Amino acid sequence: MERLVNDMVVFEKPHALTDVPLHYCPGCTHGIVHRLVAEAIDDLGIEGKTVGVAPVGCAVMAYDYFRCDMIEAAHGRAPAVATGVKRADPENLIVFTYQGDGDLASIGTAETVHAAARNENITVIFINNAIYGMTGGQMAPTSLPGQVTQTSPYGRDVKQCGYPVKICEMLSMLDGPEYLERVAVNNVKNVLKAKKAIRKAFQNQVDGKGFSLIEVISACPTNWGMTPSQALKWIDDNMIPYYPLGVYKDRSAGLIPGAKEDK
Ligand SMILES: Cc1ncc(C[n+]2csc(CCOP(=O)(O)OP(=O)(O)O)c2C)c(N)n1
Repeated sequence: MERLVNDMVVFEKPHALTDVPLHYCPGCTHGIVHRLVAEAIDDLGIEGKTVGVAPVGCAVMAYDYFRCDMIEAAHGRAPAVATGVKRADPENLIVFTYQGDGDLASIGTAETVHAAARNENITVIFINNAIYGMTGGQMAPTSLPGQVTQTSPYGRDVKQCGYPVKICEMLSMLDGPEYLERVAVNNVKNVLKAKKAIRKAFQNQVDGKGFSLIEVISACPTNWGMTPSQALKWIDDNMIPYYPLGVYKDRSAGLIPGAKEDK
């Protein structure tokens, strides 16, 4: 077949992603976030020194997708594993975790809080899709009040199940962490902001600044019982109002929330 003379590449796959096809459901946003992480690794030229830690959850097979060393952690334990790896060779390794909300904000809450409080020099990518995805859509600590899930068929009842855990707000009250930002990947503008935040979270680690966590508001159309486009709209209409996007802490930029002394 004749090739066009002016053919040019306008969109390349990041080098830090392998050619293994992703297993994710149609409309799942894990793939977008994988790409953003890989772009950050490429941009910073850290592929050969990066180690990822992925626990169980839909991203359990991330070791096939990233072209860097990967370790699989037990459910919720990624920050502890990442701490060990980073402390073994702090000058040379760049270590990130990639965790779901069931993982990071439920079984792994203590790991998350204490890694942040210790200001471990690691990068945490936190996928908040308001549900336990891999196991079939059960209610997660992040499921919205009234949200219908497999285990809350009449909607999450806060009287019985309590309120969702807001990780960025909660961690921002700790002295430890360097950088906390909540982003979303439901439209182009938000994806570009997410890309910038994820890159910064890796840059902070390269610069030795400490614990950076990016919470990514993500879609799970399969378990939400929606089409991919309905799921992206549901994020705008329901998730972002409950989980406002933005920077919750940036110590180096002087953004440190918390109670101020009365003058
Ligand atoms: C100790 C332990 N408890 C429970 C499970 C079962 N389990 C596997 S994945 C998962 C939920 C994952 O949900 P989430 O972390 O939100 O990630 P997602 O699949 O939505 O991306 C659970 C409960 C397990 N594998 N190990």
